[in-house]
Amino acid sequence: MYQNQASLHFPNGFLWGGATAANQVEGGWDEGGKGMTIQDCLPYREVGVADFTKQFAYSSADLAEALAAGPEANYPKRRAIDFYHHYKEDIALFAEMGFKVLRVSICWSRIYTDPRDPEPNEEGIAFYEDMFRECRKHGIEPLVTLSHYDPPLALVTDYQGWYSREVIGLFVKYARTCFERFGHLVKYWLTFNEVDAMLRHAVTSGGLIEDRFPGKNFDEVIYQAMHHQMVASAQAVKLCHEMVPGLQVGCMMTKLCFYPYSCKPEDNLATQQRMRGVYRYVDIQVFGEYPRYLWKEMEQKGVSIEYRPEDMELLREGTVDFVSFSYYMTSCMAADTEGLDMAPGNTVNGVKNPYLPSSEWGWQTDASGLRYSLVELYDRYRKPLFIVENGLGARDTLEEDGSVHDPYRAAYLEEHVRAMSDAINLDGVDLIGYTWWGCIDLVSESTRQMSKRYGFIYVDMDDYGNGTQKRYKKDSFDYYKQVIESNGTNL
Ligand code: BGP
Repeated sequence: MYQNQASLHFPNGFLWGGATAANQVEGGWDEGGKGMTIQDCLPYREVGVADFTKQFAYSSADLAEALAAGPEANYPKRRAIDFYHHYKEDIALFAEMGFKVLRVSICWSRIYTDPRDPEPNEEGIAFYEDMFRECRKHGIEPLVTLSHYDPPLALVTDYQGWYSREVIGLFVKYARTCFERFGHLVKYWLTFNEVDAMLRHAVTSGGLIEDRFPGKNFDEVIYQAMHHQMVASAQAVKLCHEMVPGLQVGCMMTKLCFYPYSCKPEDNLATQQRMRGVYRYVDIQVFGEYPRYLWKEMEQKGVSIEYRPEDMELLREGTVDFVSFSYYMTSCMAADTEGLDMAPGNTVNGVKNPYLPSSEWGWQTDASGLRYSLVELYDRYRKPLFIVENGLGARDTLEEDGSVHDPYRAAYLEEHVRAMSDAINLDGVDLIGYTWWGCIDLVSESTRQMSKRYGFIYVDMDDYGNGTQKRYKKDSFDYYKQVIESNGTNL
């Protein structure tokens, strides 16, 4: 358990809250004029802890099979926890915990049924407008991600995902509509969730299916698609600033953190190299240009990307206002991993750290690593930081009396809050907020299961679509309430 070294203290107005994403909570996959997204077509697979990457191995045949299957075939994402119909009840529960901020994502396919449509879908707009108003009614500031792992299906079937340059224009049109219609209700925006993720799961981040690029180097496809996302993101940031001065747009990265496995110089060098891989695209979004090491990386892989001179101008003009990130765990790097135990952690493997406890899914809990990461990020970027994902996935038991005892979740929260406080008070980090991932149980991204639960609120749904969808407060609900009420000082 991390013990804070300075007294606990958080700035006034610190944004405490929770985070979700449309594809993991909404359901209502064919309601309200919504078009299909790739998430509506991902099959549920039972895979072992060490095999999560298999979830993301996705072929055209898988897609065809998913499209041919009946509407309930892809239960987890298509129905999720039905936030689409329960949002008022859920937001009231978040308000009861004292949330100052709620991170949600907008599903592009609700705003444009088909991304090529000239006009937006008013029913989709009305849904989000009402949800944001509901947040505001309770004094909750919405924090909105424009794209969280759910590219519209048409981008995959009728384009080549983000590899197609035309997608930039489609995304910017969508972003413009969001700023225009929600700019008065939403102050904080994020462009792409975990912007570095396309290199790990190309289909959900980039709409890229490898077999649709016969004869092409798939690495090159990914770097090209990343370039298009960078340009689209910069254009959206610039547009937002022009359209509604005062709004804040951030980038969002997976804050992976690797320690050298030993003090061997080779392990240190390997760690440094690995960490550059974590920062490469955020460097563009913050500094407005490709870092030299990214050009070198592409050169070494024998790939080259196409770009226009005006792209580079846009990257300079569309830099972000703050840096947000997800943080769950740390692991180690070694130059030679032979004979070492590995930690599967999400879709990113690392060498197991013998000093850290692991969750059932191999994620190694490390609150010190959060403080370490905050310092690293602040020293590198000198921008306000926002933790927009942090949390513990665990199996919970719903007792007969409707209670859920989850001391492990409160303990995880407690030590991460202690570490954040030290980063602010001792290390001088400018941290503006914290949103706990999956503040209400939702469908897990890597397992596509309900049974890996993050919430302070339990939702009665299982991995196969059975359950009442009833919401229950877990013990951690009251704990988080107490944390927020005391502005992080009563832990
Ligand atoms: C992040 C994603 C989220 C979320 C979280 C937890 O990478 O941005 O969408 O799912 O990880 O991961 P999981 O659901 O796999 O436990």
